[in-house]
Amino acid sequence: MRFSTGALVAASLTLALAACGDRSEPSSDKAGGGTGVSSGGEQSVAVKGMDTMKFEPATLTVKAGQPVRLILQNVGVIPHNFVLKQGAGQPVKITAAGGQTEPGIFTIARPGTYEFVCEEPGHTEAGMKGTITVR
Ligand SMILES: [Cu+2]
Repeated sequence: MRFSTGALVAASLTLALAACGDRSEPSSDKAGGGTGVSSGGEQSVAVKGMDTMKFEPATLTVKAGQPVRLILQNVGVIPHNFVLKQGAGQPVKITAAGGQTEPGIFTIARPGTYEFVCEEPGHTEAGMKGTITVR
C-alpha cells in the first residue's frame, strides 16, 4: 500500500512538472503585457455624508473600466451610506457610522451617469443623493 501511494505521488509530481514546463514557454509574451496592466491605476474619490441630508460633492466623475476607491467620510453623527445600484458589476453599499470613514472599491465598465443615494430611512427622500459620471 505504502509503495503504491509513493508511486502515485511521484507520478502526479511528474505531471505537475510537465504542466509547468509547458506553460513556461509561451510566458515570454507576458513580459510585454505587464506594462499594459500598470497603466490602469486605481482612482481615489472622497465624498462626505452630512446630517443635512447631503453628499458633498453631490457629483463625482470617474474613468470607465478602472477601479474606483471611494472613501465615504461621515462628517455627521448619524449613520449614512453610499449606495450605487447600477453601473458597477454588482450593487455597491458602503456604510459609515457617525464620524467614521469607510472605503469601498468598485469598477464601472461603461460610460454614463449613474445615481447614488443614502439608504438610511428617509435620507434619499430628503435629498441625500448624487450622480457619478463615468467617462
Ligand atoms: Cu444619509
